[in-house]
Amino acid sequence: MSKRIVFLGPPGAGKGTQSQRLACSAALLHLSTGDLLRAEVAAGSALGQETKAVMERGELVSDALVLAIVRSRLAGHGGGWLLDGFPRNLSQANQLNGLLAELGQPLELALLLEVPEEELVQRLLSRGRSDDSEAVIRRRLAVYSEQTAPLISHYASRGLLKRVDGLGEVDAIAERIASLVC
Ligand code: B4P
Repeated sequence: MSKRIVFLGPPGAGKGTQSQRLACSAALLHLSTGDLLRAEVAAGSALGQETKAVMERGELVSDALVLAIVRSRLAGHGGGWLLDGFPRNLSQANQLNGLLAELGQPLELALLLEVPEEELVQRLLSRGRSDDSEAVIRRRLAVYSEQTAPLISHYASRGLLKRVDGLGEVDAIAERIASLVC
């Protein structure tokens, strides 16, 4: 069974929803960079204020900040883990590779959740988070195509990529994922 996993997919594909299930059933550490950044914002720190403005525009937060968060959680963690929403661009992927080499914890699997764009927009509009207005959603989808989608060929060329159909009932998708991970 794969124990060191990256979850890839566009905003609203269900990375958070499916990561929580898999982390729980397989006893993996679930690290959502989106959740960790929202916690910074909620704490109201100077860093949180800066992060809030970036997230509300639908842009990506700085690589240095996100990497520092991931490093602090993975260093010293001996078991398996699941990264949800990280890496988001090639620079983050390269820095993650370096960090994992340093920690002696190589990545085993990159799971790509695939969902058509109009379904993504509908899901995010009904979720209704503060960064889920239609204009911001469209911006996040554009940022995904420009910056995150290149990770698909990056992980495919390393033989680590598996694709999952992200359309359908949450339980059915969880079963598809379980069959790929085990
Ligand atoms: P994230 O928190 O990662 O959120 P997301 O990509 O929008 O959503 P996700 O794919 O997890 O979908 P979810 O399960 O919630 O990022 C938010 C922001 O944080 C980014 O825009 C960026 O600014 C910043 N950020 C995060 N990581 C970063 C990084 N590494 N570098 C820089 N910046 C970073 O599902 C969406 C909705 O669909 C939910 O309402 C859910 O209930 C529903 N849903 C799920 N599965 C469904 C299904 N099968 N059918 C119908 N609905 C479903």
